[in-house]
Amino acid sequence: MNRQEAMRCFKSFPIYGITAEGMSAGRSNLEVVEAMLQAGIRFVQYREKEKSGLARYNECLQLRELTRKYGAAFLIDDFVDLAMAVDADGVHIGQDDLPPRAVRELLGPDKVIGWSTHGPEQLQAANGLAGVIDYIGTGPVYATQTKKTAVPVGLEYVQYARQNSVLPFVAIGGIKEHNLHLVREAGADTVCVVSEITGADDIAAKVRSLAEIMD
Ligand code: TZP
Ligand code: MG
Repeated sequence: MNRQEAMRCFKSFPIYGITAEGMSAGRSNLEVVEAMLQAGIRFVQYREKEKSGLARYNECLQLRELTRKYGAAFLIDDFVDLAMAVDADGVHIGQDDLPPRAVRELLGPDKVIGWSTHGPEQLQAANGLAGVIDYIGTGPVYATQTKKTAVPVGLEYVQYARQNSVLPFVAIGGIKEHNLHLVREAGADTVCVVSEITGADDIAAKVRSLAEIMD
């Protein structure tokens, strides 16, 4: 799919999917992602920072095939070379990764770039990069075990993004079924719930109940 189609996937379902094999109750990323896709998720980010490059590559080849089968966008966290090698639909980068303009140079015009932001100053920088990047992450909204060092930015930053971002945004960090309505009320159309989805007994059922709250 092209960049536009991938961004249509971003907007087509309120839950953004991320892998976290270490928090998937012993299940493989393949199994977890397939359940996410069955429940309607159409935008999946592969985020595995600790595996070897070869393990990531082999896993992403399989996930690429699977996401294609469901017509879902597939993005890679951090590794632009891996995204290119498996023909992913784009990359998600953070403030300490390669800068967005450099990533755009590498990927060319037809891939999606997402950029994590953690406050108004970074959001304004992202606004200035509209056209280079396609969406931003806003978070962590709440404290989270999934990214222990990150400082929570609160619902205030979600409200700020709602009012000030020229790009679509995904709220992330510590979001669970019990607080999801607050994130939605703060203005998020798209949310990422990592550990509560990957760790759920019934992943598809969890995704469906989260999507219902976002409806
Ligand atoms: N970026 C900001 S918070 C976070 C990432 C990748 C992890 C969110 O995980 P969880 O389990 O939904 O709190
Ligand atoms: Mg990163």
